Amino acid sequence: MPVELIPLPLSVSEHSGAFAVSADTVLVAQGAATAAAWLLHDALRAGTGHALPVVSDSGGAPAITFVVDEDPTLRFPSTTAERYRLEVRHDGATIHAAHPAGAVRAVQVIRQLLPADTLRAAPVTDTPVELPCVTIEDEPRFAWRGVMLDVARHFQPKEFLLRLIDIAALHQFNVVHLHLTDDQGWRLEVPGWPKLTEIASWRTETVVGHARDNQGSDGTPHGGFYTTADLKEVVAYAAARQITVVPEVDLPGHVRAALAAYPELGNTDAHKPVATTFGVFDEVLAPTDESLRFARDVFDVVVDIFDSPFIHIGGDECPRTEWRQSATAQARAAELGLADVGLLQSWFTSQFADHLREHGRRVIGWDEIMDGGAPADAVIAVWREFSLAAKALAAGHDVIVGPAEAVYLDHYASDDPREPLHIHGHLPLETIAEFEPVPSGFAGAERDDVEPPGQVLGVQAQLWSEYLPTPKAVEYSAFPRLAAVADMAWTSAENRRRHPVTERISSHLVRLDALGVNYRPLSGPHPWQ
Ligand code: TNX
Repeated sequence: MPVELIPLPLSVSEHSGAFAVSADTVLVAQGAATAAAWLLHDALRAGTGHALPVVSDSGGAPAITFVVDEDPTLRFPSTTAERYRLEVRHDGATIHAAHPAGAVRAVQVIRQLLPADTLRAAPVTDTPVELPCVTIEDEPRFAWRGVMLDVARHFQPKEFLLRLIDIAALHQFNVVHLHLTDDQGWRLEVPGWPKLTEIASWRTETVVGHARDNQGSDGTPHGGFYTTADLKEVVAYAAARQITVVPEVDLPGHVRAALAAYPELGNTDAHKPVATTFGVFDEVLAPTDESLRFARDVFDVVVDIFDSPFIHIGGDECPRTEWRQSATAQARAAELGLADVGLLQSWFTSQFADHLREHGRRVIGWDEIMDGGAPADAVIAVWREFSLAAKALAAGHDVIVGPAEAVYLDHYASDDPREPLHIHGHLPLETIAEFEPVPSGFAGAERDDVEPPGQVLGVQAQLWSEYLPTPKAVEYSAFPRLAAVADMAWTSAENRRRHPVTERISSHLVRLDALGVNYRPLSGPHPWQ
C-alpha cells in the first residue's frame, strides 16, 4: 500500500518491508530530543498498550532513535525549525532534526504511518504494529499553519481544546488561535475586572438565529470561561506538540459582552445585556483613557498566560456609528489631531501595538486594521477577501491568509439542503484543495522566516461558532475540510498539484474514524450533526 499522508511531505521514498514496533522496542533520545520521544511514547501507549521506555542508549534493543542537533538560531515561526528526516529500516527507525519542532513533526508522521487502529485507545496487544520502511525528507511550505476556534459565540470545554490541539498536531498545524471574546461572551479572567467572568461570560439565552434574519432565541442560558490555570494547561499541552496558542481579544468592536459588565467603557448610557443574536453591533469601546487602561490590564494578563510572540487584537467589523454621534469621541479625535473619528480605530490599534511591543510581542489584526493605516510590524489576518492579501503585502505587512472564500470552515460544506444550519455560503473541500494561498505576483513570498517583512507567513482556517454549539458540531464542520487546509499549509505547491489532497482524503478518513472524529462523510451530510 503506498503511503498516503496528509499533509504530504516534501519527499517520500518507500522501501519494501516494515519495522515491527513491539513491547521490546525502545525509544532512544537525549536532551532536546527527549520531549518528542515522550510524545511518541504517549501515542504508542494509548494505541498499543505498551509503555516503551525512553532511554539514552538502546543497549542493542530494536529502537526508534531521535537525534536533535540543535541549531540555536532557529526560532518560531520558521519553516527550517520544522525540517526533519525520518528513516525507517527493518531493524529500527531514526529521526534527525535541527530543532525539537522537527522531531515532533516526525512523530506525527509516524502516527500516520502506523496502522490507523493505533490512533484508537486500545487494550494491550502482543501483535507488533508495522511501521513501513520509508525515507522521508520534509519541511513545511509555510511557517504559520493555523486553525482558529471561536470559543466566544459558544463556549467549548477545556477538554475539547486539548483534543482539537492533538488532532491539529496530527495534521502538522503549529498554531491554534483562540477567539476568546466577542459580543456573545468573554472567556478569560482579568484581575481587577471581576464582572468579566461574573457577567460577560454568560448570556441568558442560547442564540438560534442570526441578527440579520431577526431571529430570536430559545431562552436557554449559555456560557462559561476558562480559568487562568485552564489556559496555562492548554498552552503547555500545545507546547508539548510544538503548537503555539495565539490568543485573540477582539477590540474595539465586538465588545457587547464586555460592555454588559462595564457599560462605562462604552459610548452611550445604554446598558445592554450580553448579545443573544449574531451579526455586527454598533456598540464599540469609547476612545477614553479608561478604555486604554482596560485594554492594558487585559493584554497584561494575556501575555502572562500565553507565550505566543503574536497577540491577536481582533479589529474586525468596528462600526463608527457611535463615535460619530459622541461628543466625547469627537473631542478625543480632535485632540489627537485625527482628520476623522473613523481613524480612532487606527489609534486604538497603535496603542495596543505599542503596549504589546513593550512586552516583546507583535500584534495581529483582522484586515480592517489596515483601513486608516496599521503599524508597520502588525501582521494582517486576511479574511474578507483574498485580494486584500496582495494589498497588505504591497504595504509591507506580513500576512496570514485566511479568507472566507477559501478556508472558512463555518460555511456550508455543500449546497445539500440536509446540511445542518451553518452561516453564509458553501465551501466544498474541492475549493480548499485547489486554492493557492500566495497571491500571483508575490511568488516566493512564503519561503523565508519572519525577516524581511512583507511575506505570507502562512495559512489559517477559521471556525466561527455561531452555529457550532458543541464539540461534535465543531468536528463536523472542521473535518475533513481541515485536512485539506493542512495540506495547503504544509505541502509544497508542486506536490499539491501532483498529488491532490482529494486523492488521499478517503484513506485519511480511516484515521479520523479511529480518533472518533465526528467528520462529515464525503458522500453527503449526516442526518445528525
Ligand atoms: C465575520 S471573520 C466575522 C465573525 C463572524 C464570521 C462568520 C471576522 C473577522 N468577523 O465575527 O463570526 O464573519 O463567518
